[in-house]
Amino acid sequence: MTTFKTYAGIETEYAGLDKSKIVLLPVPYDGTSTWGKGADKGPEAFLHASENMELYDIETDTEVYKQGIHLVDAITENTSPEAMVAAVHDAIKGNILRNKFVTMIGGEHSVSIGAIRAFNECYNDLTVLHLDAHADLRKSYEGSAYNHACALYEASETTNLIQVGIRSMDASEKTVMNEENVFFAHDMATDDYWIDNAIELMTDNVYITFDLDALDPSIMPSTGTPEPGGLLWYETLEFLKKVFEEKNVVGFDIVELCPNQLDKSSDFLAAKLYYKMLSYKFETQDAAEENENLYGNTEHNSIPKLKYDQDED
Ligand SMILES: [Mn+2]
Repeated sequence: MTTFKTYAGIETEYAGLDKSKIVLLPVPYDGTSTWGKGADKGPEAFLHASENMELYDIETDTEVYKQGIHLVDAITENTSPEAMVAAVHDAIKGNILRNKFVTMIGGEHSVSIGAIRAFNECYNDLTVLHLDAHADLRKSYEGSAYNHACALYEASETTNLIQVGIRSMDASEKTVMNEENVFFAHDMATDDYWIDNAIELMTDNVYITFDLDALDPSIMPSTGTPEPGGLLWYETLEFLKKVFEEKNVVGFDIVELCPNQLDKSSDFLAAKLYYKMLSYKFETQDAAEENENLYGNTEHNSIPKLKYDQDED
């Protein structure tokens, strides 16, 4: 992977670890995907597109990069799926404990296993909001529990898992799936209330794992296993904005970007989606005030929710 000096080419004063509120972890891993190999190229394409994106967000009237976004060295561990999951877990957990808002760009969906495990260890009553065309609930697949088809199995056992946009699964996954927490794409198409109904099922602490194939292939063709009938841009943003407004989103990942020479728009969509999510997260926080906090007060809106702090309260 090409080395990028900073995220989106932002000035180094906004990119250092100490002063950044946000950390971005690239995981260019594609060890187990069954079709459309190329998610290992996702982070690089995402970072290239981010450099060509304008950093003022019209909708929120903010420049969220001024909160500080630190680009961590990519995790390149790929000796085994287990080793990759452990490396992601350690990197994510270390940055949560540094009181950073931790984000990740994949890579195939198995990169989320270690991230979700780390967030679940650090936050009480975690909801995992899973946007995807696929259920990803297999206990193991092709001999591994760390296959991308198993990405959410552990979360289904250990967290409040809410699945949105699902339109492809194996019959065997029905035994694991909690259908009351699943928003199938064919139902969402005719349900005006799915956004509110999904938010109602969430606990306060929410981790978002966003498989780009949740989106319709007409706007997101560069993914390994496209499925018709996905989410469109503005309904996705409406949903995410509401989640960020009403819940304590503790971190998120975006996975399964499989760049394609003929389609640059998907790379730009992923870049914009990431930046939109950050803009929603920090929309209400005044940049100047927050900069003061960066130097003196280390208060961060996610700290009081950390399990480790509760005994001291
Ligand atoms: Mn998927």
